[in-house]
Amino acid sequence: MTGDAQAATAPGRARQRPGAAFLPVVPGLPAPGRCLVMGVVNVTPDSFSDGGEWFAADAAVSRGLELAAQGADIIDVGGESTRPGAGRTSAAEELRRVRPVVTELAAAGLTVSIDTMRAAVAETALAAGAKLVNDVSGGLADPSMHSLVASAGVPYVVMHWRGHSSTMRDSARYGDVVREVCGELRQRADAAVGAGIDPSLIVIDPGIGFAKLPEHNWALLARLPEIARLGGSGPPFPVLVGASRKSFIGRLLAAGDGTPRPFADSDDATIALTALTAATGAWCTRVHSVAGNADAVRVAAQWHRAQSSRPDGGGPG
Ligand code: PMM
Repeated sequence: MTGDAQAATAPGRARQRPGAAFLPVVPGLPAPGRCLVMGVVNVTPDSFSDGGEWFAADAAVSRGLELAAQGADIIDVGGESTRPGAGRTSAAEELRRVRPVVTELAAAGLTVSIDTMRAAVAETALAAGAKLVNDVSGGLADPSMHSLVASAGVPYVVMHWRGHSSTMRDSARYGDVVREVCGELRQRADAAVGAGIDPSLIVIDPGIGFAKLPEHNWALLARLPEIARLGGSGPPFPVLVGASRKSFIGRLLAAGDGTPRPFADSDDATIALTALTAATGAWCTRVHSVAGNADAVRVAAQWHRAQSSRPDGGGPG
């Protein structure tokens, strides 16, 4: 990698916890020595996989507490649906949805992430106790986002994104998807560092399902170590993977007549993906159903330790 992000971050991102040699540590967030589990609370009437279920604030708070009790390290609260084809939610409505939920979950001592593309929403959520900004647009949707995050000094998820949900299907065109996603993510990471965000606080995310066809998603999931280095040879960024209940899993598991598996029935496959991606270096998995994924990240960490202690240092064969 040649950009500012790589140059500026190498020492910070080289810091690792004993026993988790392949996992970067993000200041201010849990570091249990394994892949983290981020439980999703969508406070929306229309999200892709759980729309409407947790729309009322009290239901959303209960759900967040339940996911934490099941083993989520971080609770990701979002108030705007990003399902393919979705229109935008107004900032006022997004704020109305997320503010009470973030406030209550943070007051209960949970590590809360705010899933938003808007600086104003992020600012309010941080004031209400959120500790992480999860921006699926990587700063492209709101030009004020990077400066807000820089001044707040909090961790920031930069996801690969090619436009709002209403148009993203048209942008799912790639020659070499891994190379292009790495290049575009590098530009966003460089822009974030250029705006003053501490490089050690940047988490990258390949944006599974965002302007991606199933074959693009699978290629990205299979090459996480390359993505962590954004295609270069420098130290890895922490990588967040959000594959849970996305339609490419439903299509893989389609019935004989081609009917895709419903979202809620793809949780076992999500757990399998969590095990595989955690074993190959994912820093965090973002999931709707926590218990099985919390088991999977522990299995993956133990698997990795056993591989590392092999006399030949691990690897195939
Ligand atoms: N996916 C969704 C929403 N937020 N955030 C990150 N960092 N990565 C993702 O893949 C991601 C996200 C959409 O999924 P949902 O509506 O089913 O929660």
